[in-house]
Amino acid sequence: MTTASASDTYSDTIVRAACPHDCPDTCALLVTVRDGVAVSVRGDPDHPTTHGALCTKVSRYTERTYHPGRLLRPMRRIGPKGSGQFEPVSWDVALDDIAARLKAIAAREPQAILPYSYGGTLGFVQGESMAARFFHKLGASLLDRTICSTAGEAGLKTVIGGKLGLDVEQFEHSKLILIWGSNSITSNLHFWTYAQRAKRAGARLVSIDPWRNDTAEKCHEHIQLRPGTDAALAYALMHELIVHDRLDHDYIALHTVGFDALRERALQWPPKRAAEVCGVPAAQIRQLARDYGTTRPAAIRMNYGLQRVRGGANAVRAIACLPALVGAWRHDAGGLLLSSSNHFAANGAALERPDLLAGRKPRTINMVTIGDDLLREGGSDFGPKVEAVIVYNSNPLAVAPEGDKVRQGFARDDLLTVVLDHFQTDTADYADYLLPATTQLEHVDVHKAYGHRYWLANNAAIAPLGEAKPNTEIFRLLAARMGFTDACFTETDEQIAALAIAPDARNGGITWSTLRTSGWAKLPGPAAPFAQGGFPTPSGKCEFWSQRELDAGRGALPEVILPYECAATAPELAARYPLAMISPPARNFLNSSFVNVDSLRALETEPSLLIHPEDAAARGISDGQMVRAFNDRGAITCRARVSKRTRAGQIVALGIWWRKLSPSGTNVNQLTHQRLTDLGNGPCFYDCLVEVAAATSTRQVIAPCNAIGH
Ligand SMILES: Nc1nc2c(c(=O)[nH]1)N[C@H]1C(S)=C(S)[C@@H](COP(=O)(O)OP(=O)(O)OC[C@H]3O[C@@H](n4cnc5c(=O)[nH]c(N)nc54)[C@H](O)[C@@H]3O)O[C@H]1N2
Ligand SMILES: Nc1nc2c(c(=O)[nH]1)N[C@H]1C(S)=C(S)[C@@H](COP(=O)(O)OP(=O)(O)OC[C@H]3O[C@@H](n4cnc5c(=O)[nH]c(N)nc54)[C@H](O)[C@@H]3O)O[C@H]1N2
Ligand SMILES: [Mo]
Repeated sequence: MTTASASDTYSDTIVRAACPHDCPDTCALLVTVRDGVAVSVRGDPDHPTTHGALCTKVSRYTERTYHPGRLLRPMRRIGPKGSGQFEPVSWDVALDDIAARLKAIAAREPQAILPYSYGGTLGFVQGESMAARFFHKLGASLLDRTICSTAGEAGLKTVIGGKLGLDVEQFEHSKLILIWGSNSITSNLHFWTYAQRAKRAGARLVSIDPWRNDTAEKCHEHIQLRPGTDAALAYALMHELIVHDRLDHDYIALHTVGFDALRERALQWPPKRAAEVCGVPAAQIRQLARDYGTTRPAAIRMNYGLQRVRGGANAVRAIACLPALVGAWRHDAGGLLLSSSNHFAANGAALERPDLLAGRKPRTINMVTIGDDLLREGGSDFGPKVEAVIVYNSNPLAVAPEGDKVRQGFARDDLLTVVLDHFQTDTADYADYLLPATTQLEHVDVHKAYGHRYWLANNAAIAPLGEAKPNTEIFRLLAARMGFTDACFTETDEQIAALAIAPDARNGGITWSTLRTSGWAKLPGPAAPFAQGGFPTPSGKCEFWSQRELDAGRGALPEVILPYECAATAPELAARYPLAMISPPARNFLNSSFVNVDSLRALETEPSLLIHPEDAAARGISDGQMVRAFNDRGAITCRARVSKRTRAGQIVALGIWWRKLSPSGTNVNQLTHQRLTDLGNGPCFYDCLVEVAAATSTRQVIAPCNAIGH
């Protein structure tokens, strides 16, 4: 779709597109194309949440697309796994050989084949459409896509019934905003615009976060708790709301279940007790409870940062009880938002076609434990050994926990690894075949969002670069070679896009054919989803107390579950590795995407860690010195930044650097473990003990970015 624009020269066309990245903001883009080349990517000024502004990363999207390291031809490995040595081959040679090898494995045991994918693009078409159909038809192992948000999702679902919440556009009318487990300026910039408008109109902003991140710096108050202690803080707030009777009794009576039991539990958490667990002053907790109980409307913007610990789901559960207690849901600008995903109705079955399993029930592998699982022999508890992995939209060598195990797994000589990507990532170095995928500017897609309520269309702006192909086309071509003849394997990307938006009241009348022209369209529905109750839980109410959880053998009430790795639960480990490490996102990277874009990597400079002056002094570490952070799982080398922005006893190492662009050839995930969260089988990236010492030697970065690949 193209439209003329007065501000551009006569030969320019403007294409409506959508940001593909795994970010709550899912921005509406306008791509300017001149003579077949994308010359700029701008935010759509008319799209309310994008309001013409893009983050630094995506405003450099053309630099990423035309990067000299772009994979432009299929490549076949010629060196040892991990060496990154490849030779170009034709598509026919690559696909014929991959299909022949997959056929041979599938003839014996299709579950020995594993797809591995996540959030490289959040588009329905280039995500799990043709790819999922391919693996379903094959009968391959299923992948549990847990690496980001499933703990929080499980916690939220228990209490309010799903990933629903207040409309982000309403935050500007809030009078108190708790930014809980989120560095919004980094990871949710367009929400921050609304928070700033609220602030200018007199609202109070509170950050609840273990480090003084850029967002906390700009809030009125920062509650700097220990990682993994949020449920204790939430219970202490409930204690205060109850003791001082700052409750909305009508809302509780009409729209909630289990208040008496919750009350009894909350009364066990006076601020003094929580203060000890969380490591914050009791007076600060009391003040926050007073503000939350007396300010209307009060809104909570939670993000996924707080659920990457052992008790992550229960922390979200505890926090999700707060809005109902004070009746915050009554107001358009009150309540909470973690994710808006379930406001949308996407047609998963039509896209992914689970019916192609035809009654087979393949085992499921959790993407968080890929390190262990690639190293397992077959067995009755596990099923067949993994013999082939097809990676797309993900970079597991960089992003999955316990990185050295992941590396060892992908280094197996008897493993067939196929990687579809734009670049020769850390994972790509271990591939047998490396297949060049198109970027968002080169293919069609359709998007919902998890931080706002608009469907968005992505029209292709330019032709595929080199020999790159969309994920869909690669799986179509593989399907043909496998002999899959179902009609769904010949559907075009446009046809798939049209399937994504389900004909469902939640989507209003939005269809692909109107969306691709308009670019974006907002869901119908009230700003305040639960003003009159109507929670999509089994009881139809906000469930403080959950029969479903009790039936599953777990706590009916939210539980305070401390981290696997902390002094209270693992004193011997903490004696050897006394520092808690958190590794949240860096502003100029998107997980491990963009790390190879020179101008963005220059802004982040190099891998570093924040260490508190007391901890630095105790180890003889000075600001700017190279240090090692290590535990029994491995080590990283990076530069120390001595700073009071972190707590004593805690280091902050922003992620997620490519291993091969880091001084030690390893990144933060060399240190993290593979244990899972309380609910949702999620990862515990921020539940990790380490020690830090001055580095004795530093290896050079092995591959300057522009030299990668060709
Ligand atoms: N620039 C940029 N934007 C991104 C991303 C990125 O990598 N870079 N990642 C995207 C992705 S994949 C996601 S899932 C989203 C959401 O991404 P999130 O990971 O939620 O990102 P943040 O909001 O930046 O960071 C999490 C915050 O949680 C804090 N935190 C860590 N542990 C705890 C805890 O136990 N309790 C509390 N209260 N806070 C804790 C961290 O210190 C950090 O400030 O953002 C997306 N946006
Ligand atoms: N220590 C630590 N680890 C973390 C986190 C953390 O905060 N700390 N965050 C976690 C979170 S929240 C998440 S969501 C995961 C993210 O993990 P991933 O979803 O793996 O995210 P990325 O690292 O961005 O890798 C995505 C890859 O997909 C590629 N890609 C993009 N678009 C396409 C496409 O159209 N086709 C193909 N074939 N490839 C494409 C990109 O080039 C990139 O290499 O990481 C997790 N890991
Ligand atoms: Mo994520």
